[in-house]
Amino acid sequence: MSQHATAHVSGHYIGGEWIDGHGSVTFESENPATGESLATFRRGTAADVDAALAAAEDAFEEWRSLSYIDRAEYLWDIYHELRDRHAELGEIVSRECGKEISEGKADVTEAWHMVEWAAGNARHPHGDVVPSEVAGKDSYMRRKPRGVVSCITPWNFPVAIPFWHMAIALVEGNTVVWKPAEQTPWCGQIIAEMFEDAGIPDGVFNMVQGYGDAGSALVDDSRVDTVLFTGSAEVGHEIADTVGGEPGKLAACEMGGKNGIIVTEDADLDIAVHSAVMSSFKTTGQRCVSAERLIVHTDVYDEFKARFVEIAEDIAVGDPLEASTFMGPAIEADHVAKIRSHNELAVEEGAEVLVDRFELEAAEIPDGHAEGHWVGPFVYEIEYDGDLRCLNEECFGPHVALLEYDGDVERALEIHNDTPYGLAGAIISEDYRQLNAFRDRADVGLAYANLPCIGAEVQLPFGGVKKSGNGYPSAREAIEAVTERTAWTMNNSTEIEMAQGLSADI
Ligand code: UN1
Repeated sequence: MSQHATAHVSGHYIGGEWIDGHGSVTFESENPATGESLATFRRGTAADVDAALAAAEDAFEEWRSLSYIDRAEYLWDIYHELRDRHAELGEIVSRECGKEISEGKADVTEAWHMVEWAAGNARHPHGDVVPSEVAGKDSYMRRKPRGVVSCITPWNFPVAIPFWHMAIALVEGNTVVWKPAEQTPWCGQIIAEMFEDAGIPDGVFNMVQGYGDAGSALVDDSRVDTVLFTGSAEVGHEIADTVGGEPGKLAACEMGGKNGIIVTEDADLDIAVHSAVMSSFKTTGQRCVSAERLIVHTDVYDEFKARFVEIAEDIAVGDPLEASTFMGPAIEADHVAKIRSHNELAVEEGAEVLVDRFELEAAEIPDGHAEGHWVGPFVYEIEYDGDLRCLNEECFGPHVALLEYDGDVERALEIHNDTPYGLAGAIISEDYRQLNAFRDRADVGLAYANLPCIGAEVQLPFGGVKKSGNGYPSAREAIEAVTERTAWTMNNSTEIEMAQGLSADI
């Protein structure tokens, strides 16, 4: 029977065993809505990562020699478990990372969607048949696994994002060492139990709990062939730099954003306000695709502002387990401090504050939740200036700027693209020319029209441009990061005939 997070101290899953590992330090999973401890975990060390990488390396040859379909069968077991335990796991996600309950459940749903995509892909044709100049010669593009894949995942999608990385890496024949986020070790533990219950061969999947030091060990080690990372820009850039200096190693990193929504002069304002509210405040602004810049045409600015502010003033912040809640808490006390400093920076830089619910009223805090990490919406308007730090630095919270523009879509795009990031963005417009201009020229990996800029589906590539990423650690593009391609050419005749008219005479 699997273990569940209880009063005891939970360890790491390495080589098919639950082990305490080399470190004596423990850490707590904390419910951000109440401040209570949910469970205690061992903090992994570089020696634990070393053991996990050794197990992954040992397991690789046997795992790669299974068929795609046999490998996918293990994932299908997990798919069923994710579905069967949807309500229970969704609640655990909400309790451990503070997302309101429909988001907790959507996180689990997104995980099984990715498992379905990756495992289903095992029965699809792979590779290409490529013609040759020479009759009797065939070429095929074949893929083979790269080897050991490190997966480092964030707390805000503690079930979905690990499966973005791991389902694909495993079905493609790699072995995996995964470090869950230190804020969501309980979700990490449950996922590891699922792999154990699915009977995946020892060492194919390994999980080490811990912090950045364990993460660094997972990046630096020469046995690692690919690093898949989703998380902050700061860490992602360090990983990309380290890995870039090691020939043969790859990193696909998806980082944050300073995402914007353009509302044009002819926009449907119901859609515009709805999209802006969803994008700015869902997940308490703690999605890497959350919007922090609303770029609104002067003709509709006042009406948009009035409607957006009215909702922001009123939106329900509270207990994530209550269905009526729209926003749960911030993830941790340090993050509340970070959001505060972004709000203060905006004021220092000249923001006109329109909504300041950063400090919630005592009456807004649910009973028994006084120790939660509460923050509410902070909305400001400011005259656009590309040098303002508040318009360029990601807050990762319910902190959003309204920017008024006058002119055509080119002007809106100029403002939209003027950040170091390029993850997600949206345009709200009824004019197909403006929509197409955004599609073609917005500097983003994920572009939306008449929709929020959150809520991507797993079958789309997920990643950004500029400071937001150097790869797509999800869906089809992740396959590129965890496989090598071989151009396989075979002669079916009894003669050797060369291409390009090259003489084969000897
Ligand atoms: C993230 O923002 O960290 O597109 C991931 C979305 C989700 C994934 C978000 N499917 O909003």
